[in-house]
Amino acid sequence: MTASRTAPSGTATRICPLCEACCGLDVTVDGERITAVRPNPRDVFSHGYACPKGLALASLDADPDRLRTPLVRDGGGWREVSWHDAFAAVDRALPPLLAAHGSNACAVYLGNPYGHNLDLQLYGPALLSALRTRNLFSAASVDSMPKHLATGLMFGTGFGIAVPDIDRTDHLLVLGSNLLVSNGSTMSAPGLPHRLRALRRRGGRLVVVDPVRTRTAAAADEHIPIRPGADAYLLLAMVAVIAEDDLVRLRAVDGLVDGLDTVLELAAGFPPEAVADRCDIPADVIRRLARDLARAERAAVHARIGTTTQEFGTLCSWLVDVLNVVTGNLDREGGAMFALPPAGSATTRPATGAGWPHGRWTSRVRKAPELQGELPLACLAEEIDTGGEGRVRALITFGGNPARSAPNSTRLEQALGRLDFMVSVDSYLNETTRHADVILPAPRLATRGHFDLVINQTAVRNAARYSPPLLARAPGELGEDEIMLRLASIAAGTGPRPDLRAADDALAHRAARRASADPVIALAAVAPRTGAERLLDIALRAGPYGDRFGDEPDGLTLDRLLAAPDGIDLGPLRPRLPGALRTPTGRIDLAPSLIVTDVERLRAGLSAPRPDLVLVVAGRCAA
Ligand SMILES: Nc1nc2c(c(=O)[nH]1)N[C@H]1C(S)=C(S)[C@@H](COP(=O)(O)OP(=O)(O)OC[C@H]3O[C@@H](n4cnc5c(=O)[nH]c(N)nc54)[C@H](O)[C@@H]3O)O[C@H]1N2
Ligand SMILES: Nc1nc2c(c(=O)[nH]1)N[C@H]1C(S)=C(S)[C@@H](COP(=O)(O)OP(=O)(O)OC[C@H]3O[C@@H](n4cnc5c(=O)[nH]c(N)nc54)[C@H](O)[C@@H]3O)O[C@H]1N2
Ligand code: SF4
Ligand SMILES: [Mo]
Repeated sequence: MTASRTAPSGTATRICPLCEACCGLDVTVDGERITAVRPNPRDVFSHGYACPKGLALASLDADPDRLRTPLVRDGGGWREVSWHDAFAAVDRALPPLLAAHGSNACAVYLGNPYGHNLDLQLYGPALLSALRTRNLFSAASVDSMPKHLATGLMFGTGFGIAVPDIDRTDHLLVLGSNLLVSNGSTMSAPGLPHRLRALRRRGGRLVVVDPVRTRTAAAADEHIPIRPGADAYLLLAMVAVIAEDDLVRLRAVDGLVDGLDTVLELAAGFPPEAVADRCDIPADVIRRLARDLARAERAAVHARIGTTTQEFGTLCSWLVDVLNVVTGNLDREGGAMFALPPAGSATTRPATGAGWPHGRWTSRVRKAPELQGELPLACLAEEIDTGGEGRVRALITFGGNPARSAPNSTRLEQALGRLDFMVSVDSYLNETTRHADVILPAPRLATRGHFDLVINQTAVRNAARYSPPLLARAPGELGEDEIMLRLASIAAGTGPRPDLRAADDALAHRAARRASADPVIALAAVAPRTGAERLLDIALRAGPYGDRFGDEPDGLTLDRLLAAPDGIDLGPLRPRLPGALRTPTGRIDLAPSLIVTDVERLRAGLSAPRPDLVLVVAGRCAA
């Protein structure tokens, strides 16, 4: 559906979709073949940085194991089938199952690639709204969900995440992230080795809190080995020291914060002496860490997966921003700031006043609350293998491997074998997709457009970049936009062959209505585009730099972006408060009740016996 360019020979730019660094690459093609992938030195965001994974995209493209044809289970094996037959197999199984057992009988799992895939992000919602299942799962709940929860409660939207202004800070405190190996997360910052070196060269300080002496810890000015799972104690004690030493100052957010006194009172119950043993960090070191942070000219705290995939993940995520607030570094140059993404986000669209919805339903078996429309992945196995009304009987996965990535994945792997029906949209036959009845292969990367709708929300510098499809799709290759629309039609009971143009038009009309008071003018402005590029153009034009469909003639459009293959730099992060807040009060809630209540669990942990053995969650391996 998306307009494909004819296969050229030569070199074109492409954003790497493999991790949140979003590096710009130069990709050389010879006819249909990718012959070389190099870092793009002209890229306005990554300036020539790339890691070995990105440079291996050519091998990924040529990998003989990558699926190219739909597969249907046939006894114990697999049969290659046409797309027609593959969708027909889904259409035979799914609608009757939904009719008999209701929409919640079909679960959906969105894997990590969903976050990097424009077609899935723009067209996946069509399937999700046709299915209307409450059993939606994703990699977020084994990754960043505690951060989304804390952010949602404090700032009013789960993706209103403050990122370290890494290029201007003087002091960066990192917890639970091996930045030099992972290339960062909930912070899009290509070239972290250079950025961290530059921080130290300008006299700044990098402090890493990690139980393991990782490459990042070894490269830091100071490595604080912490007892795994104790970060919330450390961070709360640091707040206590800052309050005790009278170092609290709010600066940019002065007058915008509710609940400061409550937080300082809570922290007073966790002085360094009380938590030192729990953290395996001497009290005087905790005091010094707090003072160094508070006294630094410009400082930022950043924490990642080592602090989110642990018992007190939400408290850690909350305390990171509490520290950014009480040291006067939130929304301040060199502190922790909010990106202004070119295609917009919840922080740029009009506030609804409703706040951040959460806990609207719970899972069937253990009654875990919904967050951002999802249930925790840890619940999926029990939703399949626990009998009774409302059991999950079917599953659709998009780019993921929960049979390995989920907690207690052995149980999930067994449960997958008990499903009545499963479809996977994926590039590989892996431990998860081998349980599917039908596998629909994702198309080659080079045949899709790429724009980082999600990840731009956590960029450390604002930029707009788009990679148009580089190669035309081969006969028999289907885009994930079309796959989504066909699956949506099947789920809606209208069969596998919808009028694709009408379905695409309907999505564009809805987007135009949301984007503009005059959707007719908005649609005329983006004509004759169709597909993902039309939806992207609408988002860009309505976004914070957009041309407002003609009202701001110098504003951003997809045409302007296509004319700038190395991207358009939109400048360093700028203060965005209170405008970016989406809480019902329009202020920062520093002491959300859900979190304040959870501090009691932390307090109880102080008097509980200290466990003898704690395992460290394994970190990323270098590529
Ligand atoms: N033990 C342990 N578990 C973990 C983690 C850990 O460190 N240790 N990390 C956690 C984290 S941070 C995450 S994000 C999750 C990741 O968990 P998952 O997302 O479940 O797993 P991945 O291995 O990233 O799955 C990638 C799959 O997507 C397919 N794929 C790649 N590109 C595309 C595409 O464009 N379209 C489609 N349709 N498919 C595609 C690939 O073929 C592959 O099968 O795992 C979490 N679980
Ligand atoms: N090479 C490579 N790069 C990747 C990925 C990959 O699979 N391979 N995956 C990508 C994805 S999906 C993500 S989300 C990011 C994740 O990127 P990061 O968040 O940087 O994750 P890790 O590199 O796993 O680093 C987590 C660190 O937390 C530490 N840790 C464990 N427990 C604790 C604790 O209790 N407290 C503290 N303070 N630290 C703890 C671990 O020792 C480890 O060093 O990486 C991305 N980059
Ligand atoms: S750092 Fe991430 S985005 Fe950059 S080349 Fe490597 S995998 Fe791709
Ligand atoms: Mo992740």
